[in-house]
Amino acid sequence: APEHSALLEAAEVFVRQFAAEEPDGSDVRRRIEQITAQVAASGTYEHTPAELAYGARVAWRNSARCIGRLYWNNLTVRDLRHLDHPDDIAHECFEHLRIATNNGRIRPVISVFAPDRPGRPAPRLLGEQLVRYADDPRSVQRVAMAKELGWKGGESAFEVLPLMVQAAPNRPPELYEVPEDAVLEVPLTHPQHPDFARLGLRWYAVPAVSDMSLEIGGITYPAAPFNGWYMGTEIGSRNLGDTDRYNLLPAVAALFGLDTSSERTLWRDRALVELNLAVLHSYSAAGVTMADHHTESTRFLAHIERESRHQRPVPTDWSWIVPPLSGSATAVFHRYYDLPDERLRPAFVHRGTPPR
Ligand code: HEM
Ligand code: NRG
Repeated sequence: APEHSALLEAAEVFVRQFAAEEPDGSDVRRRIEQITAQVAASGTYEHTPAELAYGARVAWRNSARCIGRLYWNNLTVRDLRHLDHPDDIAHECFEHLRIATNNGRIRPVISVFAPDRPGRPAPRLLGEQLVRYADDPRSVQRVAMAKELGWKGGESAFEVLPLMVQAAPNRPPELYEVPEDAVLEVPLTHPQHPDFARLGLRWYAVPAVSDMSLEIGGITYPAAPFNGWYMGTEIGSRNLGDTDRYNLLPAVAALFGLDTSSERTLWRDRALVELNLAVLHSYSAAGVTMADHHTESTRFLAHIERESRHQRPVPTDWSWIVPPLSGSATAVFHRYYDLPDERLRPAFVHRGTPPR
């Protein structure tokens, strides 16, 4: 059927890339014949576990906005494609968090649940990460949705939102409280200022992105949450500092007695540094993996160097890679990069409108 030709083409490109990068002696022609037969019979095909693991790792490697790509080949891939019931998905997402947390020595992990199939769209995770706080302005929509579904929480600061799982697109989501033992959190303190702790700030250890689909060889996996570790600036500059997030620069400036009478005192910049310092200090003190932006920048350039030895370009989005603190003092600022290519696959893509 003509609607199969795009899928077959994407599958063939992927199978050839896999064979070229990870030759395991298997026959590309036979694999493509196998896939062609599966697609003719069912309208879809199934990746082997090795194809899935390779596909997920290369999707990370292809993520133009990610500065953490040096370790793309060290991704733990959990093959959970047999699961499509919301209860099982929630259970395994919590297990994902425990495995990734690893007592603070964070491991990069992806859990891959059932893919979209013809006439059978896959389940979805609602919300951008497995762990998010209800009082984060970024969560307003999800808080409203949870409350509509009967959630009673959201009263105190830094309360973890329940996980919301849809059995299929356009179905009412099921709600699951995230078990406490699945969420490691770090109370924020400052290395010099004892009163900083009184701000009562905290953040979670594991950023687990859950609103992107994993696309491999023409197959879409809408439920495929992944995590690495945090870079300090994500929390210290953006989550806590942005005016439309926790907006804490004025409170930090007050705590440190900064002169806020004029922009030219650079009180915002000083407050940003203190906030970022507190974040890095606190994660170190708690024994939780976290990168600083200088080290992660140097690693990223090492990644580019290593990829060039394999004759592979590193598509990169400068505006996402340069950290939101001291940009020009980091190594990644001072150069141009290979341009991102929207069509590059395997990839993580922001979920659009679901099929049907
Ligand atoms: C984006 C760091 C692991 C895929 C980012 C960003 C940072 C980052 C700082 C920009 C985020 C923002 O500005 O909001 C890291 C670090 C990692 C890591 C330090 C440690 C290992 C991973 C892993 C994956 C991944 C394991 C997937 C398997 C992505 C993707 C984006 C991204 C797809 C873009 C997200 C978007 O478009 O919203 N990463 N990352 N990263 N990362 Fe990583
Ligand atoms: N800025 C977001 C997280 C986005 C992804 N960052 C990572 N990903 N480090 C935030 O919560 O601040 N990762 O997979 O490690």
